Amino acid sequence: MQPTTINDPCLDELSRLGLERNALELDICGYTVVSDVIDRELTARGLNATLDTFAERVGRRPQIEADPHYAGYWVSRYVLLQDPAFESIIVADKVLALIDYLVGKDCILSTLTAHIRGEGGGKVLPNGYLPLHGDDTSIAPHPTFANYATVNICLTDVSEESGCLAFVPGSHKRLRKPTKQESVLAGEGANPEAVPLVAPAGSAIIWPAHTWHGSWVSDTPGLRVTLAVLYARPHLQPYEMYRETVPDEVLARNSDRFATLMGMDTMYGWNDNRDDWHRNWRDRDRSRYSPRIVDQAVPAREQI
Ligand SMILES: O=C(O)CCC(=O)C(=O)O
Repeated sequence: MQPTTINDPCLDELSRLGLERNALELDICGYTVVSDVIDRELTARGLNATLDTFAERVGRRPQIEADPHYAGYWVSRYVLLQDPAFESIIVADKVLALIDYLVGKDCILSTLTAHIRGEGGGKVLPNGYLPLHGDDTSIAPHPTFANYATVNICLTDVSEESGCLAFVPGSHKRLRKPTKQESVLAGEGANPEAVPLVAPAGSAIIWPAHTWHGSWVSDTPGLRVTLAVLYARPHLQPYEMYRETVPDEVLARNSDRFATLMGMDTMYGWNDNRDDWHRNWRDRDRSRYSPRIVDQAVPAREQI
């Protein structure tokens, strides 16, 4: 007699991609790392695009080999629409298989933020370590399931010397953020539970947002560059406004799943339109949702 075969699309995808062990690590340890989630070519494009973003916003292109201007910890938010390479990175199949496992296939993109860590020391940001924290913004106790999942895509090798991530294994099960004392990552009173995680360029470090993590300072002249991607269940408020701003052209050249990540299958966000409030954003004319100019009064007859 053969036992029943249990089928589940999420489980089948994890098996197809050989990610069962990673799913277990997420459950038991609260973090995992997967190599080669993006190939060399996409990694190089992602890195270039990230450096361009900093160049445009900061006024100086970071020099990967050594750049004292980028000492310490730098972030650049809302980068998705800066380059098509980012569009491919957020839908990398191994990443999405584990994201589906953590927060469901209908999740949305909350933020795509670029991080640079350059050489630097000291006790506080921007040059010091990033204290241990959790990425779940909900009040404690957090739910026993994940509402958010974070991914760091490594665009350069992330070694201990370059200021790698620190994790507290099993901390996702504590369902709360670390206290001030528990957040200390280096020096006197450093939390002894924190362990380093290193990963080569092209890999993804993934965790349910409950897991306590931070990063150590870098003592190498070269820059460590990563993309921090936060995926959220669809009822949660995203950090970045893709639903309202993603160009039609970007939606047209990407998959249905990409549109879901942009919030196109959500219904939140009404104005006084009377004929489309019941539709998901995918089926609305988004040009009718351009924001009103805030310092102009709404004429009385326009109010319902
Ligand atoms: O890049 C880092 O050093 C920290 C990343 C982080 O805390 C995050 O992505 O939530």
